[in-house]
Amino acid sequence: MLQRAEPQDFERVLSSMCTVPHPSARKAAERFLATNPGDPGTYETVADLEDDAVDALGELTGLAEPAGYIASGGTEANIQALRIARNRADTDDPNVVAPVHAHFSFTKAAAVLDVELRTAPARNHRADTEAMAELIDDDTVCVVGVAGSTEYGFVDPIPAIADLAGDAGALCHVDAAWGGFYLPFTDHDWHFGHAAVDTMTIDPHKVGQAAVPAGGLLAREETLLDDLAVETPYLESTSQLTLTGTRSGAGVASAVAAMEALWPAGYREQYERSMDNAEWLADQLSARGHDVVGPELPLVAADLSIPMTDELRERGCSRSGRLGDPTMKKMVAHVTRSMLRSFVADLDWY
Ligand code: 0PR
Repeated sequence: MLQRAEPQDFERVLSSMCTVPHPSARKAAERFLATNPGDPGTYETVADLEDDAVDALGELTGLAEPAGYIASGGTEANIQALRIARNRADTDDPNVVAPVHAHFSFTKAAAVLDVELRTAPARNHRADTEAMAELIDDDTVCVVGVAGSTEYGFVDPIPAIADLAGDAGALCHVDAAWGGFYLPFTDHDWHFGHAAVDTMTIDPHKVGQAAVPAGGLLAREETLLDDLAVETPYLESTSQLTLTGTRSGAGVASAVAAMEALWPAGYREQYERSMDNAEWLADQLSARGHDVVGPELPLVAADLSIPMTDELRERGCSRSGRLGDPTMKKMVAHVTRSMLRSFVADLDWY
């Protein structure tokens, strides 16, 4: 079976939030596959590479003295950010306030951490800070903003969200898991240099062209990470702050390789090409009478009002149904123009 199985990789999937790994990221992943950054005393090279990865992510996100690590993905990074906020707060009944479009990993985080997740309605698919303010109280430990939402690719007003967090004595966490590698080339205020952001998720394995698993957790100060540290009595290192123990060095090494190859010119080129494609697709769909949301970043959400078929699914179209509307599809425009052309041609055929 394995010999004959063809992997369905990201290349043909219009709605994937992950990109195809850069060739040098693929090579680096293979070289470091059998290393374990979870044991930095033994695997020193990959541990040093992890510092390089965090430095590079810091440069992308306006962080002068970056702290953080390469996580298994955005889910782990979001869980860990809320864990920092919960552990340092002085309350027995912690809650986190987020806009309704926050990724479902926050639901997992709240369950795992026994924290209440309060979600506020959005306005035009963007966080409504007035609605969020109403949910904040003395037990709020973290206020979350999303910089590139999963379903619409919209960017929340991060400076206003950071102000809400500051006023409440809570931490501000920004989820730029998907948007983080596009946003440096836009006018949005989203990163550590733009607002009092405390922690951030930014995933090299999504738009960063690293191999899975490579998520990123960043913190404004190293001391914030102290709240994650667990003693490791028998290892050469004394403590560990990741959620996973043993982890592959493939993600770490490929993140460094991708960022060395692409930051900034390659990522800028990717942003410009993808945005161009997204705008083209949005125009094509609007011209055919479909309701389109975006693109603010390279993601087009559209009500195609046609039944989902196996053929469409094979062509990479997926359901994305937060609105309770099974015909809402999302398309992430890291794909080529010719793929989009054939997708639009298929729609015309229907
Ligand atoms: N934060 C945001 C804004 C996300 O979009 C995602 C995942 C996460 C956090 C969680 O990241 P991990 O999945 O790395 O833990 N966004 C995509 C989604 O849920 C993930 C994805 C990627 C799904 C490729 C399907 C797929 O084919 O839609």
